[in-house]
Amino acid sequence: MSKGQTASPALMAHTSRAGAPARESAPVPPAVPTVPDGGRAPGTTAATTAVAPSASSVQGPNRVVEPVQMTGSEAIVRTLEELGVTDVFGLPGGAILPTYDPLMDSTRIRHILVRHEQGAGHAAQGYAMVTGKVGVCIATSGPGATNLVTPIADAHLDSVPMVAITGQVSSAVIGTDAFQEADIVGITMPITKHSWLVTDAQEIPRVLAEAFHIAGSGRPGPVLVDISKDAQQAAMTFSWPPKVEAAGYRPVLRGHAKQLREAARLIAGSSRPVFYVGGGVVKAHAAEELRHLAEYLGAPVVTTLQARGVFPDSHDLHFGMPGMHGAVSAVAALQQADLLITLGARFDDRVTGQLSSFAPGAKVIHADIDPAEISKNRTADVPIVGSVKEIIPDLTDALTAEFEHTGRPDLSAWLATLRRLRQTYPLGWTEPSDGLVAPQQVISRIGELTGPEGVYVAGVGQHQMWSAQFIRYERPHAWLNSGGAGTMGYAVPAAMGAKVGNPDRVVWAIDGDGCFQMTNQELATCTINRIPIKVAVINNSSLGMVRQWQTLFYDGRYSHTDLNTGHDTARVPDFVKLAEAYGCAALRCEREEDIDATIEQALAINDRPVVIDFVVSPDSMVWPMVPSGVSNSAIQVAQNLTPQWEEND
Ligand SMILES: Cc1ncc(C[n+]2csc(CCOP(=O)(O)OP(=O)(O)O)c2C)c(N)n1
Ligand SMILES: [Mg+2]
Repeated sequence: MSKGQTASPALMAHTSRAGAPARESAPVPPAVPTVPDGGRAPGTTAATTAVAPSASSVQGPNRVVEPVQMTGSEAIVRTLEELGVTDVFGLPGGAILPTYDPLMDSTRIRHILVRHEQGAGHAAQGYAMVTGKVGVCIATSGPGATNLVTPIADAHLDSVPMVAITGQVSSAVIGTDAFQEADIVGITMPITKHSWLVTDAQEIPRVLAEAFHIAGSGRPGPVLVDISKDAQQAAMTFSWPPKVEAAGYRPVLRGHAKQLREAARLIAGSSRPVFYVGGGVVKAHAAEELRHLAEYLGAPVVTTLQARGVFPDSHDLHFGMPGMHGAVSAVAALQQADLLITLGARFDDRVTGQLSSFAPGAKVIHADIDPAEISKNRTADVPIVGSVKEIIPDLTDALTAEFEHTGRPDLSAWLATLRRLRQTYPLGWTEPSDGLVAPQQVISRIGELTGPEGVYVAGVGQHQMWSAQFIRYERPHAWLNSGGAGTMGYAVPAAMGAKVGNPDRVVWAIDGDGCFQMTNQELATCTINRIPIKVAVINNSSLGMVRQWQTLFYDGRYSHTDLNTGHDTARVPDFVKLAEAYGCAALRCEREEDIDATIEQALAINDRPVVIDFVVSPDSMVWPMVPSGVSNSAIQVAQNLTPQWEEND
């Protein structure tokens, strides 16, 4: 996958020491007189004497620190402090050990010791998703670093701002297959927005500041900073702020005025426009701007899996989630549109289905901060590069000007068609015939009893789709999931990170029995660090989503999808005993009449994590569904049941 926000090839130098490209300097605040630090340990503030008098592109408090001697590892900690980092997730080992020593003294940074580095990565993602800040994870070299590969890939596909700091073997032995050596820069090159191998301690503050800048700006993404052990141990002179230089990296924020006018012209001339809204609108914090524009135009809105909540589910103009398991009204809105107003979305194959028959009659306006997304899958008639935070209000203004000449388009027939579809084909489920609880009911009750202020984090599989479908999202940053990568094991650690970032919110991990077995060790982290998340294991005793495909496409031959965790099985593991072993409150619910009471009980426990083993039917399936590789118009609302389209649908 190519991404336009990846820093220029000139910046992809593997070491920060050799071959540094020519760089422009960012403005640096003038130095102000200060008391010399005297080499105090990071975490103390003696060297911080004044607020920088001019704006800098370095994030954080922007204090000025006069030159002071310290080690590279002290500089890592001190840099994170100056960048305003308050929470990091990690696990030490030999190559990062020098940095863990001063980390112990930091009073500004809370380090949360995970049980597996994958947990640190997903926790950093969850933290970033709810706070909008850059999440940070730390690991040692070799296997510690490679354990971060999955969350880095996940953050790359879902555009999550994250900085991963890894220790590397000493520079003298790099390339010798030294103990715990892995070329993590090379391994993660295609799945990071940018990366560095730092072997010179003096480079640490600048590189970390640039890493945060690149991770958090433009199209957000994961950035890796691999720091050799000798660079951590070497002496260096620390000062703050550093010159942040990122040659060739200048994300465009404002959309081009001519393109905006052209977009307004297309909208004014359309009779079936639809806002196709993606996760970019969440990342840009542009929910308010979107609502204003949607209401101003009075056009239908669909929100992708990554955008759930950015436009309220309760809004009359909202027609649901499109895609493989989308609502009929949302899928039809895209298929039958004459204009897609695409905002921060990327025509993912899970949304388009068969690309050649996707939205066949629609012209396309495509606004995205990453130029590489535009016309990647579907040709845009009007491309607009920029941040939707700027583009949406600018488009609203352009529309106002356009409507003065043309008048407003009449969208009433279009809205009536979509309202009829929304009413005729609401999301729902059939009760299981095996007498077990319907998983959809459990999930909708969790949403109803917790409410829209909660944060909901899903694993990957059927339970993820039901969580996207049956919880009503009314605000952005309330719904977290691994959409692009589909990483089983995301939920528990991401919920942990979300709870650290938003301690006052109720945070639910809604997980599958399969996913839960991939990362539940982070329950130990949650218990020990008093991070009271709530985990609902939707226990259908199987790799349910794969099983669903076996039901539909492999004649019900259930090859290796039975997990034996549920009803009438050996229950290995017993999730209640497992949760108790981790110091959690543990509940089990097997009957419909106990669902509410069990959820209420979990909501009342806030001094430790809670795990509920919801034993549900293995036969429940996710509907609607567009079978892969066919047109979205072949959507099925239940097995072999397609909607009745009317002539003008
Ligand atoms: C790491 C990883 N391995 C395999 C898959 C393929 N996969 C997608 S969904 C799924 C089943 C998930 O099972 P479970 O967590 O029990 O969720 P359910 O579908 O039953 O709700 C599998 C194996 C994946 N997405 N991620
Ligand atoms: Mg399952």
